[in-house]
Amino acid sequence: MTKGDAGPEPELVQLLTPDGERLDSVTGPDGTEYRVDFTDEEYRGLYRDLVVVRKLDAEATALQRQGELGIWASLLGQEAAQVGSGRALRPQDMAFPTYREHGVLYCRGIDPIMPLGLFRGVDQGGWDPNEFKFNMYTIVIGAQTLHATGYAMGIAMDGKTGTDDGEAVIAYFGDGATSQGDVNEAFIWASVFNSPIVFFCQNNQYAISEPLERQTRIPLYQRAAGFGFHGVRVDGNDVLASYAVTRAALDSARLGQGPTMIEAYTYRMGAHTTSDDPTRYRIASEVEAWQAKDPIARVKAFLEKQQIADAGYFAEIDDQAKREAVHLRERVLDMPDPDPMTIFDNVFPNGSPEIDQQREQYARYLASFEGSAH
Ligand SMILES: Cc1ncc(C[n+]2csc(CCOP(=O)(O)OP(=O)(O)O)c2C)c(N)n1
Ligand SMILES: [Mg+2]
Repeated sequence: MTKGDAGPEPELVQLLTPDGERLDSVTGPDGTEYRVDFTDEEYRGLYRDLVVVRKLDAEATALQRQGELGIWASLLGQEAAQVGSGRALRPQDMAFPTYREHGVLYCRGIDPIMPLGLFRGVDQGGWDPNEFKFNMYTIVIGAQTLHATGYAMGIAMDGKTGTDDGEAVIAYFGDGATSQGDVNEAFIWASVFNSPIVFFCQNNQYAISEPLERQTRIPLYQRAAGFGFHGVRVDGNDVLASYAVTRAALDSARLGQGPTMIEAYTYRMGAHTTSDDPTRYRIASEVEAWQAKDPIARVKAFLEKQQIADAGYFAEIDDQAKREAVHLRERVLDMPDPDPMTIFDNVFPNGSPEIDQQREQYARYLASFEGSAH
């Protein structure tokens, strides 16, 4: 199957079809049974999360277009993979994101203003990774998989795994990242140490302009077998399946059963970042085929069919999303510009003579403008 086709692949774990039909449970190729058992309130909550994160993302894209952010990496199309996996995390689990995991960040309870400081260039992100169990965004492709593996090895050595309420780790990365040495090294370390980690690959079909067929000749999840652990492909546009598969993999990790690789099969509906023009390397019909598999439309169809939510509820959620977006915008415009000298503050925890020298040099440079017209 090529990425433009509409139907599911045989090995894809799916619990909610693009038409909003719900499957009770599905058995993966290795015999694992995946199911979810949500209350109506929880189903509505997932819908709300999806709508809100999409709206906040659209607002961030608009802010960039208006010159308020330097750049933005949109999650459009990947909401279900992120909300499904993000909600599957237990409070004690630790997540290591890339630069696109705004939906997971939201699920971790982090104020969505936080990453905007980074993309506006006024701070380094701002949240405390230990408080929210969500590491800083990582731009260096694949690097966070090594950080996550080291962290997972550490918690195993500290005896924090092996029980129902143990801790597990999840590392996010993209299809392109699977070609990085770091990711392959992380797989090896995690495998031989049987580490409590889930490798969550959002296969959005592109690494900037490079399509999937430039990264692999086999489905990505099958790579896991060569490293000695289990791989599974989930419909990344299905929030229920993304939740079920991630929850099962995290629970297996926390019980000491080692790593899993999840390939969330999805599509990047927007540009790679606001600096990119995808019309230069992909055709409109491919985007349209994926539009029919929209992650939010299928949840809405399901809620309507099951009479779990009505038009009033959908309107209320739209309003809530709009209010959150307006609030986000107001706060972005209010962000103070940092004092230029603070750029040296957090390079080393205890400073260094070299940084001191650079700081003095830069202060002299800034002082040279004093009294000038600029
Ligand atoms: C080590 C490294 N090499 C190259 C880049 C430039 N770069 C930024 S994003 C990207 C593509 C990543 O694609 P993928 O892993 O599929 O993630 P996606 O952006 O699609 O979510 C590249 C090559 C980088 N940030 N880091
Ligand atoms: Mg990609």
